[in-house]
Amino acid sequence: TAVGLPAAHLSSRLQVTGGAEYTDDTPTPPNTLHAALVLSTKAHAHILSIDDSLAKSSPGFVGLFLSKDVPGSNKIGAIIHDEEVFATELVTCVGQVIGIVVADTHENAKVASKKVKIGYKELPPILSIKDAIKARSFHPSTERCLEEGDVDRCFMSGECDRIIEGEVQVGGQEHFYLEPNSSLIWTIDGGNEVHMISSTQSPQKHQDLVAHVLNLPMSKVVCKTKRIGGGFGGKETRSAFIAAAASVPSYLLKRPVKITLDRDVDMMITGQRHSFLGKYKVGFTNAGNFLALDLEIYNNGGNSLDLSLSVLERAMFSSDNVYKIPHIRVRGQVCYTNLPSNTAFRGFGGPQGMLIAENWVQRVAVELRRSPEEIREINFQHEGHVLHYGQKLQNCTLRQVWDELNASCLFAKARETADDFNRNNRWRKRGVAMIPTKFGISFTAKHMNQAGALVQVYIDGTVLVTHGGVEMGQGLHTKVAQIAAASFNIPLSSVFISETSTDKVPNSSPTAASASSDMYGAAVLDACEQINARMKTMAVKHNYASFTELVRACYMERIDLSAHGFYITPDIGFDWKDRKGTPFNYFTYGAAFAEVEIDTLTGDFHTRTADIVMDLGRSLNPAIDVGQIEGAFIQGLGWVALEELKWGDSEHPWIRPGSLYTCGPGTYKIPSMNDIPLNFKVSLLKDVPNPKAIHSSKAVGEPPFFLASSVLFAIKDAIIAARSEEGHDDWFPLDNPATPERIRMACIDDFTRHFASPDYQPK
Ligand code: MTE
Ligand code: LUZ
Ligand code: MOS
Repeated sequence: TAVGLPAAHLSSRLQVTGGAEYTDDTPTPPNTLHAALVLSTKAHAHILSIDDSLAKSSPGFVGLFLSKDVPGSNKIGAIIHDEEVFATELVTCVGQVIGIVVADTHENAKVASKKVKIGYKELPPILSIKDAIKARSFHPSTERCLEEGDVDRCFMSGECDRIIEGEVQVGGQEHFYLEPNSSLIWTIDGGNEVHMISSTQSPQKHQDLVAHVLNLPMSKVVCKTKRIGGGFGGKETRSAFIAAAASVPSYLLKRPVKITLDRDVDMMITGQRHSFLGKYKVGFTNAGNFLALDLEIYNNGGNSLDLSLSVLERAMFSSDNVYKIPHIRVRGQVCYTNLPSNTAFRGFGGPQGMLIAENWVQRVAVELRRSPEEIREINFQHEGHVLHYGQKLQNCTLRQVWDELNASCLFAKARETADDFNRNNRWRKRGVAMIPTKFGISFTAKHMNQAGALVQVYIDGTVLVTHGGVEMGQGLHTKVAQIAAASFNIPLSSVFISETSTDKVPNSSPTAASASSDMYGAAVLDACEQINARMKTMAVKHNYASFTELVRACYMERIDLSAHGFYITPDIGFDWKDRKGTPFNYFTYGAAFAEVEIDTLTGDFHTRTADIVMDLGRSLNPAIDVGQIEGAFIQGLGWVALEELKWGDSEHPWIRPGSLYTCGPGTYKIPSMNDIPLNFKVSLLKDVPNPKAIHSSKAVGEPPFFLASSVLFAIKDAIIAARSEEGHDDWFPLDNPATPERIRMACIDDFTRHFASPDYQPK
């Protein structure tokens, strides 16, 4: 059957030849207008005046639309409506939308939008987590706490041989999907209905917000998405406010409107991965066993709540990574700042929570003069372990993954080889590290764990599948088509998935949380099985030579060959009032080894080897899954070691406060060919069927992302070797991203003594 085969991504041929269509490639209807946003240039200010006189005479100008023009509600947001489509009186970040200009071309719209003059009265902005904490600037009702055991008693009892305290600053990350945000919106039937094509992970959110803003019933608004050129969480919610803004001129003028953001605008206004601040106090024994953790974490939410609370919650669930900590308390809160609202990004707070954990774990090892790998291993959680939020580990393959990695990377030998190299080289140093991970699969908001599908069998024996999930390059449609092909026992080429559309499958959750193949795969299978059951009445009567013949016979018998399928994830639920429950359906485990070499004089590094082992159950498609692991690892490598976001602030007054300086690839370094490890090995555990998901598979999209922290800790290991040449063997912090300047300055020597650390303070 098609399930389990390493089939090529169904649109790979089109994508590599440039034939694949994205939103901006859609041929525009005649009469189409192009839109550009009028954006705030201040981080925090009252709007005193809006002057459109210059814009009106700009070439090709057709109209400027502001909050007063919104036909329905101007209040929107992902979960709570704490945002405005167009700012009315106050702007709370640089890049906030104040209005939208439409013109005959994209260029003319941009030129005209820049001619709209806004008068401001500036207010002091809060930009960083630390400033937000100082000012007690938090999003309302976002205080959270998880607790197990008695942390305070343990610290007091004298059981801990040692207690350490410290801080970890975790940097953010730009999504840098190759396709920027884009929507094409038009009205039909005299302006009575609105249709759109959008680059989004959540067509349903676009439908919902456009209906809300235009005061239309959702039944008259349709959003379609064929594929998107990457989302990575960046289009889970933040695509929708752009479509909502563009729907206003389209509806009022009854003309098609297209909006495609330029890269710099997309980077400046649509938010990033949350930066985090972690403050830890850890108690442990001289033998290296963790006893108590008291942790406070904060994330930089930006100027609206969006998904920041869910991101914080997942970080809190992930704060143990894979370790037993008998007494643990994790408290968290979402900071309100005058930056564009931060949002979902692959891992959704999980990587940030786990990176904070691995930071103090590495420190415990340094304090005890033991290898971090050893400390990690002796504190592993096992089968049956009850996590700090009450969920019990079942089918835990952590140990298997770790042992297999150890055997594959020959860690002891790699350690020795690196030490040898370091003894013989003064200015180049090598480092190694092994990092484990577990990632909880399910949306932590229970109601989101539902999925619908529509399967239609045509009389030529071909099958059209539609489901609520969006294809963003992750291979979802390929996997789902494999499931349908296997169910009907027909070739993969007989199954087609054309697009995602709110009028075919309603009320879909965003395609996110890595669970889409689990959920839409199961929903599609449900529909296929309904049709199979109906066809069986014919199949038992006669032995048809082919699926097509059977289908024709069913059609002649007036048997319904279309079915709606549905799936809900069973047995999950977590309540923040009880603080205990089962938020996740299961966990995906993995571990990675990295070996790096740094140049201690320039701070440059490269990854010599990355070796990854993951448990993906019985993979639905190993070709796609290995690609997901490789992609996630390289994207994570960017986060831990290459990508640094910089905004203007009081110390950098030449950039406007709160304005993103790194808004393009010229100043923001994403991974490229040269950053791929020289040896890059990925393996999947064998014979580990997962009883919790479709065809015994496991979710893959986000779980490998955190494994790239092995590169960060290998860099740190190399820096340790450099510092020891100068007699420094104390613990030192190395926050992500480990940029060349940070690596260089951490390698203390005769030269660094002459310079102040050039550290840019993260936001
Ligand atoms: N892979 C590609 N090529 N492009 C993407 O945008 N997004 C990632 C991951 N892999 C992404 C990707 C994220 S953030 C998630 S949550 C999952 O894919 C979503 O898809 P899935 O649920 O089908 O795994
Ligand atoms: N989105 C969301 C997510 O809304 N809830 C989640 O739990 C989640 N997890 C991962 C990625 N996106
Ligand atoms: Mo992924 S962050 O769940 O879109």
